[in-house]
This record gives sequence, C-alpha cells and structure tokens, in this order.
Amino acid sequence: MEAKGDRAPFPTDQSLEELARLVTTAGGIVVGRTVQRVARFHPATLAGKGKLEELVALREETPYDTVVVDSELSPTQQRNLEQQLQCKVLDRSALILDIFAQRAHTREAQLQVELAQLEYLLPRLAGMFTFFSRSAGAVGGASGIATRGPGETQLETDRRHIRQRIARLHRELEEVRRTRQLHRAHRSRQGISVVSLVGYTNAGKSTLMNRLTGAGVLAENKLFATLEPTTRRVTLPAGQEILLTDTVGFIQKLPPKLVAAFRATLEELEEAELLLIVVDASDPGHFQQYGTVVATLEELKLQDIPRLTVLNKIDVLADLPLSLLERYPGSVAISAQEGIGLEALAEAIAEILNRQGREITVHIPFQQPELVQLFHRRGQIEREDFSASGTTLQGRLPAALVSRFRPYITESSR
Ligand SMILES: Nc1nc2c(ncn2[C@@H]2O[C@H](COP(=O)(O)OP(=O)(O)OP(=O)(O)O)[C@@H](O)[C@H]2O)c(=O)[nH]1
Ligand SMILES: [Mg+2]
Repeated sequence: MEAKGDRAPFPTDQSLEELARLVTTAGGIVVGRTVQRVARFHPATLAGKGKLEELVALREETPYDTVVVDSELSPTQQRNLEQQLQCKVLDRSALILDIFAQRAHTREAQLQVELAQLEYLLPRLAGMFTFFSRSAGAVGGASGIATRGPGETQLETDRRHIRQRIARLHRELEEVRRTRQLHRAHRSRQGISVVSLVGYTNAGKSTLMNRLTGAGVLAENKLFATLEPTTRRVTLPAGQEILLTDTVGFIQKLPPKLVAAFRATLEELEEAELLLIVVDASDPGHFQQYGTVVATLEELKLQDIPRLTVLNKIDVLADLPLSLLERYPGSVAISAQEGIGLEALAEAIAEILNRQGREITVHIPFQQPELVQLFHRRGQIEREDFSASGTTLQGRLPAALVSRFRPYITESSR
C-alpha cells in the first residue's frame, strides 16, 4: 500500500516494486498491491475508510496475513490499522529491520540491528501483533512484548527492560567503535589510502569488491546482502596499494534513526579519501537511487569526500546510452560481473588519489631501502635517480605518508 503524497522522489510503481522485493527478501509472498491517491493523509490511519474496507473485503478472495505500508507509520497509526484490518501491519522500516535481523551474522551487526529494533519497538509496545516474535532472540527475551495488549504493569516492566537493554547495547557498540578507531589509527599511520564502495542496495558493490580483491564477500540478487564492512588491500596497475572497503547499501525512505544505528559500520567511510558511488545502470530507477545515495551521504556528513561515479551492469545494456554519460559526467562505466572497464576504473582511482596527494622530491640514503620501497608501493613515481649517496625520488605521495619522508625531503609542493 502506498499513499500518494509522500515527497519521495521515486515514482509510486517503482517504490512499490522495491517494497515487493523487500517483502520477498524477508521471506514473504506478495499476493496483492493497492495504491491510494490522497491529497492529505488520514491522520489516524493514513489511508481513508473506503480503502480500509476494500482491504478487509479483499481477504475473502485473496487471503493474506500482513499488510506492508510503504510510508512511515506512527505507532498510533500502526495500532489503528492493525485494529481495523485485523492483521499484522508493518511499515517499510519494520520490514527492513526484519531483513537486517535475518542477515546480521557478526556480533557487531547483531548489536546494531538489535539496537535499531528496540528503538523502533519502544514507542510501539502497547498493542503489538507478533511481528517481533520471530526475532525474539534479538529482542533480548523481553517477555510479553510479542503478545497483543499486555497489561499496563507488564508494559511498564517491558519498557524498563528494553530501556536497560538499549543502554547496554549503546555501551557495547561504543566498545566496538573504539576497537575500530584503533584499527583506523593504525592504518592511517601506514599512510594507505582508503577507498570506499557506497551505493544503493543491490548496485553490485560486493561483486566489484570481489572482482578487485578476491575477497569472497557474499554478493547476491537480494536487497541488503551486505551488512558489515569488509576491507581488503588492492594493488592498482601502477603498483600503488590502496585499501578498499565494502559497506551496507543505502535505500530510500530509511529514517535517519535507522541509519544512525549503523553508525559504527558507516564510520568506516569517514576515513575514505575517495568514495566510489556504484550505480546499477540497468535499473530504470538508477537516477532516483543515485539521488538517495547522495542525500544519505549528506545525512552522514560525508559530502565533502571526493567521489567517483561507477556505472555498473553495463553488460545488461545493449549499448551505453549517451544520456547516461550526460547524467553522470566524469563517471566510469563497468561490469563488475563480466570484468568490463576495470582497468579504466583503476586508472581513474589512481588519478584522483594522486591528484589529492603531495608532490615531493626526496633523497633517501642507501641505508633506508625500505623507504624507497614504500614510495614505490604507495606513491606514484615520476623520476628516480641513483647516486653514490642514495636514491632521489620525485613523485606524488598520499598526504598521510609525507611525514615518514620528512627528514629526506629536498623539495615539496602541493
Ligand atoms: N548483469 C550484471 N549483474 C551484476 C553486475 N554486478 C553485480 N551484479 C548482480 O547484482 C546483484 C547484486 O550484487 P551485489 O554485489 O550483492 O550488490 P551490493 O551492492 O553489494 O548489494 P547489497 O550488499 O545488498 O547492498 C547480484 O545478483 C550480482 O550478481 C554486473 O556487472 N552485471
Ligand atoms: Mg553487498
């Protein structure tokens, strides 16, 4: 069910199609769809009375046990709808949370999903259907929450229980965050450039990651195949090493609170020197999806990191339409699956990183061969001369590495 009037940039049918894919990914079967166009939402139930009656009547012909609404429902709206339709009612966020819960395999992902679920659940405790009972393990075994309308006392106990659990999850996630920060500090001391894959869910980020690094990350035709970040070292053709990070995909209409639950994961993006925005060029909604990605990056305050747009799945397109290249100027077209365009991509990455680096000339004494090797691995060399006292190197280095060479710099500019 989708009510017109959402200011979603996605056309209704595209958004509903995506919702149907989310339902399938969560393990459900879609038996019908309906749209109501209204000038203004009905405050209590979102949809109008006639539409609700129609939905109830529909059950005679096509039995169903759940209604999924494509708009965000307030706790009261959800409760009212469940009462009137006499079945479980979910909104998009709840559905996405359910998928996250099914797919969270690492400790960290589980903590984040549980936190997001509880934050979502807390205001909805009274009068809930059994949606969360499936993931009861993840709700910390709070008793009574899965049953409809527990008594007031029970409700208070549950609320207290959940608040305590939320506080604990925050502490545990803080711990995870600290460990990650240590890793990151270590990395930046090594001066390796980090490049992160971002993009709409199912765009092909993990497929590209696997292609470039052989990482063996799960990539499949389901939404949110990836929940936790993976980082691997890649050597670009010119010999320069980078770290490539694969992350959770973005999706439209994800409330900032849910995005926030994945903060520890998405913090990986903060240290990136370059974001590769992977776009599924074969999806008719690619431009709206791209818009969502750009908006989410802004929400995450990552808008200032340099980006490169990567148009993926071009193997599906008969030829590359000019309009695509016009829409995404400066982009690189590839097929991660078929291995098309990967060299051009690697070159574009190297070029951007080098542009951001610093141009220096160093004279390294023979006693320090490891510094010469380091320059070769991480930088781009324009000139190399040998003399009796050592090696002179001129070229570009990632800014983070320059300090290692400071004693030997003979010339430096931006
Ligand atoms: N035809 C074609 N399919 C591709 C290409 N790249 C990826 N796919 C398919 O697209 C689907 C999604 O790929 P993933 O790599 O899992 O996408 P993702 O961006 O990591 O998705 P999430 O982790 O769910 O956010 C898979 O079925 C891939 O096989 C490509 O270049 N061409
Ligand atoms: Mg993935």
